[in-house]
This record gives sequence, structure tokens and C-alpha cells, in this order.
Amino acid sequence: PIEKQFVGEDGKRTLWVVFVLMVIASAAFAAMSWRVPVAKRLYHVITTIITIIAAISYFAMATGHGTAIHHIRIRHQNDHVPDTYTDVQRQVFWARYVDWSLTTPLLLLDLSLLAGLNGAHMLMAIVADVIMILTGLFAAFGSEGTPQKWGWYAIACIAYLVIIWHLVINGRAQAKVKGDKVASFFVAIAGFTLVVWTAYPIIWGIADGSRKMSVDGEIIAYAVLDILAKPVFGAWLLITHARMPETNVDL
Ligand code: RET
Repeated sequence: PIEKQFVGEDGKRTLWVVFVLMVIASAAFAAMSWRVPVAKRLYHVITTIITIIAAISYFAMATGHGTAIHHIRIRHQNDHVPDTYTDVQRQVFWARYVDWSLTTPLLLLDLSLLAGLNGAHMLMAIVADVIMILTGLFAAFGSEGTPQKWGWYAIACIAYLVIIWHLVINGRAQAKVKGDKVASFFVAIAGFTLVVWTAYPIIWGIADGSRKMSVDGEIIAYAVLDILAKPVFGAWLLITHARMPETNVDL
């Protein structure tokens, strides 16, 4: 028997809606950058690039690109009939990993600049992030039933812990140097980031990992998270930055 897990109408509509929202956010962030002097546009530029990349990735997914059919064979335990199985074909969007491999380092750059992290810590956090996304990609295309799949997932989770460590320990300590206002803003926006980001590996485990969530369910779950992690995060950062000169960076 073959079970097909493909994108449906709800998934397609959701992908288009998020594409439009990412375009609107990009235009809004670009417009916000014009209201500040060129030398003060670093957060604006980074944040606008993030939503532009997301818009491109969503355009690809909405038009049916950036996706591959992944085959897995699930064997059923059955004492009477030996070797019964179901072949599951599931649509996996690799476009997400291209998006994430570019946008999550940029999100970390935003947070690192806000905290005033030094170059070494910034680089370590960003390298850990790229490792997390690429090993997550390997996990997504690892075959069901092989230990590699969850092995890659575990490596990605360790890399994620490295990122958390840099944000929570080093980020907070550096932000304090910039004063109480920056420190409390950093704790709030980095805490928000942590909560939203942690939902990704959970969704992945249910949807891509154990295939208990439909492709449309997965699209909707990631859509909500992507909107929180990019446009909502970006608007919060840029609006607060405009009102808090202590967050300025000299780069
Ligand atoms: C994967 C699977 C492997 C284990 C871990 C993951 C973490 C992914 C994260 C993604 C964040 C994405 C964001 C997108 C921007 O909108 C790759 C799902 C730990 C944290 C913030």
C-alpha cells in the first residue's frame, strides 16, 4: 500500500498568504530605514533582507518549487503475515532549509549586535546555527528506520543548545554593559526568540520526523512561527531601536 502525504488547498493558500505578508513586511522595513540616517540603518538592512529571503522562499513553495517527494517504508509488526509495510510518500520542502540557512544567521546577527557580543562569540553562534540547519536538512532526507535520521536531529539539537548558550550567557552579560534599558530589551526579545525557535524542532519531530502531522498542518504551523520569528520580531526590534539610542551600533 502507498500513502501519499502531499500539499492540499489549505497549505497552498497559507503559503501564498505568508508570501504576501513577507513582501509587505519587507516594504515596511525598507520604508522605516529611509527615516533614519544611512549610518544608522544596519538593523533595518539586516531585517529587510531576512523578510525578502523569506518572501522568495514562500514564492517558491507556493508555486510548487523547492520541494521533493521523500519515500519511506514503514514496516508493521505482525506475527501472522511476515513483512507487511506501507510506503509513505511525503512532500518535503527543502526551500525552507535554504531560507533558514540564510535568515537564521541574520536573525542572530541582529541579536548579537543588539547585545554587543564580541566577534568570536558572534561567529561561534552563527557557525553553530548553520550547522543546526544543515544537519536538520540531512535529518529531513534521512531514511525512516535508519539511525542516521535521528542522529542528525540530535546533532542539530546540540548545535541549537550552543546557540542558546551564547544568547543566554554571553548575550545577556554583554547587554548589561550597554545599560539597564538595553539589557531588559535584550532579555525580552531574546526570550521571545528562544520560545519561538524552540517550537521549530518540536514541529519538525511531529511532522517531518514521525509523520504524524499532515503536510498542510506542517505548513500552517511553520507559517505561524515564521511570521513571529521574522515580521513580528523585526517590527519589534526596529520600533524599539528607533526609541532607544543606546541600541545604536558603530559598524
Ligand atoms: C530543525 C530540525 C533539527 C533540530 C533543530 C531544528 C531547529 C530549527 C530552528 C529553526 C528556526 C527557524 C527560524 C526561521 C525563521 O523564520 C532544523 C527544525 C534544532 C531553530 C527562526
